[in-house]
Amino acid sequence: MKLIKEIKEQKELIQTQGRIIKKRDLGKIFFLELSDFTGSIQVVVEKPELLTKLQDLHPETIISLSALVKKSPSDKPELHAQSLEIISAVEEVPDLELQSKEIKENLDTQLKHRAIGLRHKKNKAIFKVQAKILEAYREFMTNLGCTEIFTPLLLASSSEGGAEIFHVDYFEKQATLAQSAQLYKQIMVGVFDRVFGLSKCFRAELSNTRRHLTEGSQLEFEFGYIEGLETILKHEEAALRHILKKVYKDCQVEMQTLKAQELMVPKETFPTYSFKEACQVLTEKFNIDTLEWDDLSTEAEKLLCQYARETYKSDFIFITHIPKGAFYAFRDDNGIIHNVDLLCKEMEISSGGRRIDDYDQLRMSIMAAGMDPKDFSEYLSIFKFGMPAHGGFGLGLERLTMLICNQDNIRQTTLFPSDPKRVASQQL
Ligand code: AMO
Repeated sequence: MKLIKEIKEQKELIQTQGRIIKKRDLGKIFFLELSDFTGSIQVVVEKPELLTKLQDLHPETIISLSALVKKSPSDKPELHAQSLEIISAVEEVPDLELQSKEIKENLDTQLKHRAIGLRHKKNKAIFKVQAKILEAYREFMTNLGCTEIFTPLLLASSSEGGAEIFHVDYFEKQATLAQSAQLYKQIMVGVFDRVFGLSKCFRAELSNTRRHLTEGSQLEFEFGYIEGLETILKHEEAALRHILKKVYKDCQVEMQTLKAQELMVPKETFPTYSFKEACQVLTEKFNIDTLEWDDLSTEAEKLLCQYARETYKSDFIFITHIPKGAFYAFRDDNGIIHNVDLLCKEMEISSGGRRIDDYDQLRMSIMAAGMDPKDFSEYLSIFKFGMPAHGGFGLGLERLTMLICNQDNIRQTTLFPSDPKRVASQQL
């Protein structure tokens, strides 16, 4: 059996198999477009006994065939079927149009039929790019000496604090779904110094927006012996530059299919503004009163991205020292929090920062956040047994894919999205 990309002109019959993605019926002759994961090829079917077999079949049918290879009028190899076997017949029209250039159905309809809809060329392009992002991230982090880890998703209590927690029945007891890998990636810094991973995060947030999911994925990173926040910014920026370079080199066809322009990356380092400086920009340039703010609004994030584009020709901007910090965020003697958000194009795509590495401080911070240190005893214990200065970030995979692929809804860049109205793409 030959893969499609291996098919070249030759005298002998070849055997191949694949999926019919287009069928053109000209009466006494059929033209099929046959595809497998390596590409597609035109098949000419003329023999009457083979035409009968294909008569009532729809695209998506799986066939195997033996054929002669000839040159097509456009100078490409073309198959002339000699015998043909139907492996998996499709006898009805799917609920979504898979052959159209653009996806025609609205998002609700697309998600209703997600399993089939993912076969559309545009969707395939999105998830090819996503796979490339992961490949590049893994490559970058491995080269940095980080060890890849998988952290638990079933937890006894919270990992980020706050109320956005899913509780699950766990036999006679209650467990929660991880909001992030936060505590476990910190624990693993005590083991390997440098770690990274892809982790699921579950957020019980009633946010029906185009950038929120209830089940998301984060590119996680945690690094020991940091010199300060700068170390995190440096590695995050380098990781993103590596990802973009690889995607733009290896996914040119997909980027064209998606009509996605490259994100703007400045020659110099990404512009970096403290929260205070960012608020100044918002007030002076956009006339926004930020006096009572401890965090950026969605609109402010958008405006700062616009500012970065106009001022630095950059789709990326770091905002540091944001007053609203997680309970594990490091605070200096002046009470300034050493954290950072990365904004891209129009929204936050990652959060990170230096972490508290002192047992007593962390215990107090947990209590100040209204939580019980007993629920964090395993995590807290590492700070009694030697922990270096450390920090890291969590970068939303679906948001990054959305911005690279020029999609306007995060559900389009999630295979089976969950949100307040659906679970794994199925409406509740
Ligand atoms: P945070 O909660 O800001 O930080 O999440 C980090 C990044 O994950 C993505 N993200 C989401 N994407 C879609 N839907 C959601 N509901 C959602 N929530 C988060 C975003 C966001 O920027 N532990 C820290 C990270 C760290 O400090 O290392 C954390 O989880 O892109």
